[in-house]
Amino acid sequence: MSLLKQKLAQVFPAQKAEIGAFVKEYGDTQVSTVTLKQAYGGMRGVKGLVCDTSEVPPDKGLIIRGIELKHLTEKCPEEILWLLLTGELPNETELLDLRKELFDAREVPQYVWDVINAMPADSHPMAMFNTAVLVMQKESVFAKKYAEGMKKDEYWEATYDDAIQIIAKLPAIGAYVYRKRFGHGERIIPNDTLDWSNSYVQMLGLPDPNGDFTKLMTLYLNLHCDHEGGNVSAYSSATISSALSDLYYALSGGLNGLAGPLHGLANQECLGWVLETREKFGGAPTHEQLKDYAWETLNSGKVIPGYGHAVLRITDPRFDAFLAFGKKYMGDDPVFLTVQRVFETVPDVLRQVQKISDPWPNVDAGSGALLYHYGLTEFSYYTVLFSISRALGIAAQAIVARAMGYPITRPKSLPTKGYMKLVQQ
Ligand code: HAX
Repeated sequence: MSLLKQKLAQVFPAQKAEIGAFVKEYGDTQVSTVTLKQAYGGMRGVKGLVCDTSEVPPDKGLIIRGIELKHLTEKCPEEILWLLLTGELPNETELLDLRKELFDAREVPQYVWDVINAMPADSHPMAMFNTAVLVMQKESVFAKKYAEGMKKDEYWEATYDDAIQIIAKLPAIGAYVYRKRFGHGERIIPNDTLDWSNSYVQMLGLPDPNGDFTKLMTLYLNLHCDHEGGNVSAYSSATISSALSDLYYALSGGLNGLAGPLHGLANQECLGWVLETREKFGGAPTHEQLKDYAWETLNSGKVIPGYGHAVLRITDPRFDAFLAFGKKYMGDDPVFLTVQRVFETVPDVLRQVQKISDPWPNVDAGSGALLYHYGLTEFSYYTVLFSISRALGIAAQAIVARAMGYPITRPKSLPTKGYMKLVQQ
């Protein structure tokens, strides 16, 4: 048994007992109220979900198991996965063991390549990627063991097995989607590196003479890993998972949500917006020109991608981390300079629109320019990168939920007439 699985077998029973005792004692305590506006407004701010892997206070941004993101930017994604699951960072032996476990599970079945190859050449990269995840469902250990009558307290282990199998294969699948979809040639066979993000970069096949692109990708895969439980991808995936659908179903379902322009697709939209400004103004736009273009976007009824958030009320610390990387490695890159200039301009514009709750940049506002700098210019691919990282959080949340024995999700809906009656009462 891998060291991570052993560790989880130790920590989960105590956590489950703690939650059981907590709910037994305080189960009837009210933790939230819901107004009619919230019911019709995407349930913003309603507390009614549990997520122990991470939290997002509006004034701080992502905190993973009690550690603020700014203290985690130097870590690699495998360390983050360990942290998400156990609440601790791994030591060197544990990290190596997890890397080895992923390395051993990385072989992708041939039928996955066949399915990707059979898809229309102009399919969206996210459709290709999510289809590849879903088509592997027949490999699910959870589904097989469930059909054989697995006991409830073994659910998390089978979900863990599925998670490792899936996470291990995502870099190769993501890299192949990139190469196939954008005509970059044959699939690249991975070398022997045990490092999950290094292996991904190698299979993408983009030049990286001094290793800076690999540094960016490690940071990228780290920063996007999780964002508590209420965002569209995490929540939809958790809902699917709560029906005891296996992780192949649950993850691909969640990632379909990530493919929406108000969620993960905002990173492709955002770089598109930045490049549009450059095209429109024939080079790097001035602050004044950006301000005008921001108003033009708003007045045409569109959103400014990469800005605003349902929860955050500050500049997203993930954006800060990307900005710091850009300043260090590409301070004079014209696209990056435009992103910086957008950051200096757009919040002031959005602050003037009363209905907008958060005028600050989110994670998607800056990442595209950095990828673009290293030659990853096909921005419809960017949400695949996001997905590979977010799979860590979605998988961790699914494993924890199974270990804690959470029930099927089933909030109550009412028709409008039902709410009208309720309000009159
Ligand atoms: N540009 C224009 N209008 C915006 C806006 C923006 N950047 N941000 C919010 N608004 C508008 C909303 O569309 C909404 O308008 P309507 O009432 O007419 O529908 C109004 O302001 C109130 O919205 P809000 O309360 O401030 O924000 P929400 O919680 O409803 O929505 C969103 C949060 C992230 C969806 C929103 O800010 C947005 O659409 N931003 C641009 C898209 C984006 O960057 N998405 C990525 C978010 C991070 C993420 O999930 N990454 O994966």
